[in-house]
Amino acid sequence: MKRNMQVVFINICAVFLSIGLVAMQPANATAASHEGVAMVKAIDLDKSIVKLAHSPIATLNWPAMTMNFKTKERTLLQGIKVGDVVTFTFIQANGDYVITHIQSDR
Ligand SMILES: [Cu+2]
Repeated sequence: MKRNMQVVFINICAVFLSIGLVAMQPANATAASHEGVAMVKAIDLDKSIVKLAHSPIATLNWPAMTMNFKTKERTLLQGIKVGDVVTFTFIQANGDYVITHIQSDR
């Protein structure tokens, strides 16, 4: 009898653990977006990559730096030129920083 109670208790724990893991899913799946201002240093249209010298990004605790960003769609880079000052929005996805919106301030 005592053993049965133990099994029931363990099963209840397993159920709560499962609920907890499921409840955590949406928070992990929702990517926070960040905004920045930058100078365009290079554009690789074939790879949909843009190199930006960006100002500090407070939401990520990032200092100013020059780095590559992927773009969600190649068409986002249409009309963007090296030397442009841009305002951009990006998310973190699969270990990459992916621009979802970019606009030249010209
Ligand atoms: Cu950076």
